[in-house]
Amino acid sequence: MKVCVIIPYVNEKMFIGDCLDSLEEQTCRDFEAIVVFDHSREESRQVLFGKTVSFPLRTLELGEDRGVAAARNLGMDSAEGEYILFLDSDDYLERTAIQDMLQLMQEGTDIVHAGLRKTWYGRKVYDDNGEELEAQNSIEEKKRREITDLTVLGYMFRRDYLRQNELYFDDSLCYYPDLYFITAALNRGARVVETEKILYLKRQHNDPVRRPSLTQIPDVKGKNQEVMQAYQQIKKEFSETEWKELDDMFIRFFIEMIVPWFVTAMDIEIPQLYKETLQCLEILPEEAVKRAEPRVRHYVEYAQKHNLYPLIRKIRRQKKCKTCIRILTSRAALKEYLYGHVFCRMKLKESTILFESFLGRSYSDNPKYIFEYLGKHMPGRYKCVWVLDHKKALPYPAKQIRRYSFRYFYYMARAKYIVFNGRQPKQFIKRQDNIFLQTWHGTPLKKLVFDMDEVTSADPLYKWDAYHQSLDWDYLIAANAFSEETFRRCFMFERDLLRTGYPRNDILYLEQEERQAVADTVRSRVGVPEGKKVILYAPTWRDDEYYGPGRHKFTAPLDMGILKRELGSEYVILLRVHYFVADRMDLSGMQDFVFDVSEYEDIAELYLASDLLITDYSSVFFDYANLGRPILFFTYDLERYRDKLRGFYLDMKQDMPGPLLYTTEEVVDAVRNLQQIRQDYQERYRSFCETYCDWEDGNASQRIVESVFDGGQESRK
Ligand code: C2G
Repeated sequence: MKVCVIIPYVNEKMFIGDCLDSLEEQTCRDFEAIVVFDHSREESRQVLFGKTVSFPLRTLELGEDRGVAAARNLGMDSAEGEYILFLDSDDYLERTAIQDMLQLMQEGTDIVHAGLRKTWYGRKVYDDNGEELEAQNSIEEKKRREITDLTVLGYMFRRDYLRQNELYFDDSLCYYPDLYFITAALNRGARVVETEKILYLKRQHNDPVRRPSLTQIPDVKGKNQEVMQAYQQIKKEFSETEWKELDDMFIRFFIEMIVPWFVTAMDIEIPQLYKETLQCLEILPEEAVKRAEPRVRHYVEYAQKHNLYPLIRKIRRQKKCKTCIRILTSRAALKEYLYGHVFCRMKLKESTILFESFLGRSYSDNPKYIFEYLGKHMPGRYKCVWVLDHKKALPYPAKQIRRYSFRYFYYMARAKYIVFNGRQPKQFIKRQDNIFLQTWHGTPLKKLVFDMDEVTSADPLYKWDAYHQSLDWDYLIAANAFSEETFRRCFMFERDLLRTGYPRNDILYLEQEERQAVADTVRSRVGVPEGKKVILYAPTWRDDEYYGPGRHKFTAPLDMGILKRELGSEYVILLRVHYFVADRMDLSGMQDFVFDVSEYEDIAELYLASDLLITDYSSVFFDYANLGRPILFFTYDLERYRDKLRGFYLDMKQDMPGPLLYTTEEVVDAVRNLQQIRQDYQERYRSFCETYCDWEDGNASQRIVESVFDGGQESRK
């Protein structure tokens, strides 16, 4: 075997599949892989052993938890090939990696260095459109290399060269054992060949809560210490070498990592790093300091000449000044400051409720129906405040405020009750006696938070934020047993889960005449011509098609021209895009057939006004099924959405209460044959409702009010 690939493995069972598959698909087969178990759990080993690979794969045992450095050393001791390549078990290689690197390993070459790219995605997403997604997410494509980027990953080493130079990883280090190793390897007279071709994919972990990578572990002090240790070791051992790039990197590290640590650290902790820092600054050459920009130079010189304490005091003072200036010059900063330092210190208003639905974009959904229940059954008991982008006529008294206004922060701090149907702003501070009722906004078909493998949307660290936001929720509502179980798991939610059904579906259980009255009002408001049947088309959004966070594109290839020609005599379409979608369809020539109801406040009223629903992967069908009316699924991008973007909890092909359709023509056919579809899907529709609509009876709002608000009992009277 020419090449030995050394893979340290702890418990990264989520990722090891991609890692081994990328080896399995190598164009060059002349390699073996050694997986070094570093205290791996039984189930993690099973994942590995469950894979069949056609290349030689050996496993070694580290015995106890000793870290990546020790694992690689053990791998090197047991390696037999001519060359060594280190591959982390959460990373993967391009298909031609080994072949390309071997080609560059000419006579006399000791090290080949290929391009490395950081990615948030596994192979499945990366191979198809990973690069495009990375660009949108603007993953840290830094122009400059940082000292912590110095790694052995992306290199192939001649094994003899490592042996002759007695190169091993320092196994006392946790985070950056590569730093010294690679610098030393490159500076012992190695003949190095480089290629810019990206051959190594380094996976960033999208779940720092449950699966943090080493770099995501928040031990800033420990990391700083290791970098300083390595820097001193290199400078001492290779004192003859000019370390221009390394010195510059160290200065940046000092300013960006060490100084901020000192500034926020507790005073008693400081001496521990203080000596080491001064030692590093002492060996920093004068020219390197001169090369730095003036502010940085000033900091370094100050620290070198005096000691660190005056510098820390000075920076703390500067920081305070900066905060003052920011508050005086930026309204956003002032709001946040007042929120944290003034409003949150005022008493809670015991009878105030703050309502927000779909980021303040509409008066709708669960919060609306809870509000109306309170208004009707306990008039005057609570002071209600609604977050709304535009002033609306509301049926009960409520103050209306805009999202992110001064008053928004004021009420977020002072309202005892908070009723939102989505995640709260990141600035939100949970106060001790606050009661946060998270209603959520749908039964999940698409995987959520911790159930998602890949995060392809605008915010790659969505799991981290969503988790911390969910810790503030006192209550979470589930519309059915499936949601209950799913929410518990996907949010890791441990507090009160209200098994009540959805308040937003109460309206669907009104008496027939009342429902008809709502439908008539909607039809006349929208302008639906007399005698026409109504198709409600309500698709969801695509995580990866966006202009920016919360501003997504609309790209569904449903040909409205064909629909008009084929169905226009009998039907009209109410087109309702998801609230994240910023695009509006060009409806010229369609005015009497397609009605854009995207701005209509409450989709539940649109359900009542419609005769059938067309959707895709939106949760709307779980609610619509309560009406027993036909549902069609226009799933033109099913495979992509399911396998690359999001993943589903249900098997769409087996479980949906209506047919999956892929073209406009199929949609036309289905609408013409609704009677047949009803018959064909009767049984599935019935069992679907049994599973997902079973808790709904029109009284969810009452059950919630009774469980969450004081005086809930009054509402029964
Ligand atoms: N919605 C709407 N119009 C659409 C799509 C959705 O008014 N065209 C509303 C519905 O009330 C729907 C809710 O927004 O139930 C959530 O929309 P989804 O399409 O399901 O997507 P998402 O916002 O990603 O929520 O657990 C539910 C999931 O979180 C999905």
